[in-house]
Amino acid sequence: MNSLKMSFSERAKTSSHPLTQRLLAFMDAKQTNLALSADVTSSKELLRYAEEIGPEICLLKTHIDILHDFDFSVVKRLRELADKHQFILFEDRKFADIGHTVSHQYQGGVYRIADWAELINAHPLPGPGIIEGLKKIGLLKNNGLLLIAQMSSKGNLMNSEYTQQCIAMAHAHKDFVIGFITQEKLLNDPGYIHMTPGIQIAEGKDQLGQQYVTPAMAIRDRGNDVIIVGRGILSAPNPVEAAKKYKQLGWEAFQSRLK
Ligand code: 5BU
Repeated sequence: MNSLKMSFSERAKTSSHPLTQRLLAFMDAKQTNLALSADVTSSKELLRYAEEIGPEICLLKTHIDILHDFDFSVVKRLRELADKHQFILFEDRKFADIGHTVSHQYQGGVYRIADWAELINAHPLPGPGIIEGLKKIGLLKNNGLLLIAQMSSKGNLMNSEYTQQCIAMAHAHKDFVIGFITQEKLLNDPGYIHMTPGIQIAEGKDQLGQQYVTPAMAIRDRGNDVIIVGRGILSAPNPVEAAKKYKQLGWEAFQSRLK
């Protein structure tokens, strides 16, 4: 069956990964395929957005290392808000080193990412060892991994051969890799989730190479599942209203592809 035509709850049944099942269930129940990229530098702001925008999203993406006032109580509170509003926590750490190093970066240090972020991502560039290093820590906790198969930024080096190798690496670790960061749907397996950044209401770009497409282009035309939106929401005059708008546009685009 064409996975583009399946509801998220139908797709949940095709995966044995508890995180995939939980994410797809949230998406279906809350009728949202919106992820907030909460790229802010104060923990107060981060927690405020999680509380206020939490009801609109299926997933909250952090760059925890850009907080100027991080301490572990912030992620504890974030976890409570994720459970209260039913969204997944995704730390956009973009691991990119050998397995041994990433296992430490994931588990330890100041941020102890594995303890609170059920979802992380990694560049497949170093080879399968990076997945093995992360999986060693994450699998026991029922955490999951997204492989970065394509990027939104202009001039990035990920050609189609790279993307294909990334897919092959995902297949070899289906117990831990739950999907991809990508600009387009990569394969028809309904168990993989395709998440896409570089989204705004109108097509465009920023001053530093970011390139934007619209929610409809990302979800309806290119077959992605989740839109990841940062400044489109955070820089709007009213971020909560903007989040509601993106939620609506993302969901309409998803509905239109079911027809
Ligand atoms: P924006 O404000 O909507 O442009 O933020 C996009 C976010 O997604 C930001 O946190 C980036 O680090 C992240 N991102 C991206 O923009 N493009 C990519 O290809 C990947 C991540 Br991978």
